[in-house]
Amino acid sequence: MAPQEKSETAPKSPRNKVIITCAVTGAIHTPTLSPALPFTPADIAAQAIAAAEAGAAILHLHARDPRDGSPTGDPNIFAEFLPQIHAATDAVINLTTGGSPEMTVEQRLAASLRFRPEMCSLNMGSMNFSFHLMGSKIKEWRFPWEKKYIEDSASFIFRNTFTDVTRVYQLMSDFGTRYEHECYDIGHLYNLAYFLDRKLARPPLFIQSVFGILGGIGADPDNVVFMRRTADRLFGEDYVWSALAAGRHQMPIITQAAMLGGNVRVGLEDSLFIGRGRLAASNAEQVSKIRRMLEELGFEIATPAEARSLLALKGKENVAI
Ligand code: KMH
Ligand code: ZN
Repeated sequence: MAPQEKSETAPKSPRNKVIITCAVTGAIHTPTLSPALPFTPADIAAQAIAAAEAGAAILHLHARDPRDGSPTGDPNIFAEFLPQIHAATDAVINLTTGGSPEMTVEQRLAASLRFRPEMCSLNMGSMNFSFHLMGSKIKEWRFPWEKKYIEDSASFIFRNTFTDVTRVYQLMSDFGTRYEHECYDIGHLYNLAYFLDRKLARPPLFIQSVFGILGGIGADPDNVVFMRRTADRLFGEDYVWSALAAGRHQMPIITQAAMLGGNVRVGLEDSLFIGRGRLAASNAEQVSKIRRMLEELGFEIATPAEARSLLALKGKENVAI
């Protein structure tokens, strides 16, 4: 073999292991939009465990009211599914602090303060965050709250001021919790750089770039490259990158991110679909799909232990679940 013909066939990447995060239910979609969207504690636990078995190293979790699927920040509801997930899998438990449009910042933080997870989400700026077009084809709603909730998102401001974000760092860092820094636009990377300068954020930063939310950066391949390059310039070796994209953009955009050396997030929080016009049957189905695609491309999937090491997490035994 000539020296220039190296036997390496895998795509070029800073490291060849990809962390799959699965965001199991979120607070955007509503039960009428998909029968697969989990909302009872039993279903959230079962789908989260199946997603971990399929290859998700990190589980991003929200809670919902078991009676009607409406989002809730109530730690007592989280307590109905977190212990099962914690006992059944090694996956990293990552709790939302984004909550839902109807929650105060305090309500959004309550579960993380109680359970002291290895990770929690941290949204890096205030923004419009709208999904008001989502229910336009629905004629009959399963629960009365859903239609208004979706329509009202047109006037929702997702609040994450510098004061709010500082507070999350101050409270959660005491517990050794680290962050999924959700960046919905290029400016959010600069906000994160501000927190890094002030030593509130500490490397290795986990940056979750979010594409395709109405109010944030669009799900265009140019933007994925722009986000990656900007993060490289601001953070150099100090960050681990991941991407998610909303709805039909999910699989193509995260595959592009993996090709650029990133990690990926799937799950019914971000998209209800598995293919064009086809609803996913479960979170695990999306995990299996991206896993299959990545493995075909020559990547390996990171185990929870590898994710913990890459992200410098405190370990499963150090949470209060
Ligand atoms: N639904 C995602 C686009 C959070 O939980 O902190 C945003 C999210 C927010 O995951
Ligand atoms: Zn979330």
